[in-house]
Amino acid sequence: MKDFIAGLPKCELHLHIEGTLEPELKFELARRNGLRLPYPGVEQMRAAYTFDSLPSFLRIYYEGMRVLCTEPDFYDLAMAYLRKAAEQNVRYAEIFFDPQAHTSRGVPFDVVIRGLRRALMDAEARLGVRAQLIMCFLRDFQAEYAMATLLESLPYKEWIAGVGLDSDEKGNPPVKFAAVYERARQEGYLLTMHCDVDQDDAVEHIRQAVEDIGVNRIDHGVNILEDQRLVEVVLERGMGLTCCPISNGYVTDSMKAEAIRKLMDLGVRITVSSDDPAYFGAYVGENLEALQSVLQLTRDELARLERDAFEIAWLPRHVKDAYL
Ligand code: ES4
Ligand code: ZN
Repeated sequence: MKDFIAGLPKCELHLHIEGTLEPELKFELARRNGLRLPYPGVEQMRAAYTFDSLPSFLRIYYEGMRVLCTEPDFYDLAMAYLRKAAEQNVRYAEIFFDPQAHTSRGVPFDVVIRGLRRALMDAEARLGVRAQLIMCFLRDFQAEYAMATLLESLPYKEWIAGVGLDSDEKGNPPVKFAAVYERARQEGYLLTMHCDVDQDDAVEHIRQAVEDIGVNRIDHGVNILEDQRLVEVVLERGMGLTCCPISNGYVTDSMKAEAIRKLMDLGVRITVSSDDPAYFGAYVGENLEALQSVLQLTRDELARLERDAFEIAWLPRHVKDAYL
């Protein structure tokens, strides 16, 4: 089964590029930029990755990205992920980036996106991995800052497939960003957002995302099982959920494998991704292995997860068909 999973052509749709920053590269970038890290070495840094909730993870995640300063830093970050993706037979990836996590530290939007974009172009040419960018707004910042970021992105629209929403969900419901999402839609962006697992008001957040905002996809969203009507809406629209089992195990009490199984059985398009692999110690292959071993997924079911992923990918029909 391990070999089957390794050989499966994969599509990763839920991956934060800042969450791929491995300790080794963090130290290298810190050295390059003359910054000191609060750990003597890679081992001690990894040992400090002891989160058990979304806020406890986010603290370490944002602290870690302070070493990302220049265009080559963002290039190296994305290139390292894309090399790893190619090794795991990821053929196509949609990659989240958090511009406000950088502009709020004084790193220009232009520096961030140029570095990432250059890596995507090189990876396609050299590694045969195709990828697109999804710009995420930080939901624990004001909606006005998200709107300003949206406007700042417009000159780079051709480089961005769509928008997402991430960071701390508590007290930051989807409708806080209704105007931002409306404008993003008018600008031609596709829409997704995080509805993280077991958050306060999880079902109401999913309802707002689906009905008030009209997203094309949901990131996580497994609490939708608590509302049969919403499951039916998602089925009717052919919407997909991007699930991240090992991430779930860090920010809640479990991988939520049974919920994922149930959603698959109901016919919802479910995909498996890695979320923040450098922090959760698992890339997409390890996530598929973990889910397979708990649910005893068959080869056909594993193949279906990847087919569903390509099916809900933000690619033109003829490009998807070439992968399917
Ligand atoms: C995230 Cl697991 C998770 N949830 C919300 N926002 C995020 N950003 C990076 N990882
Ligand atoms: Zn995520």
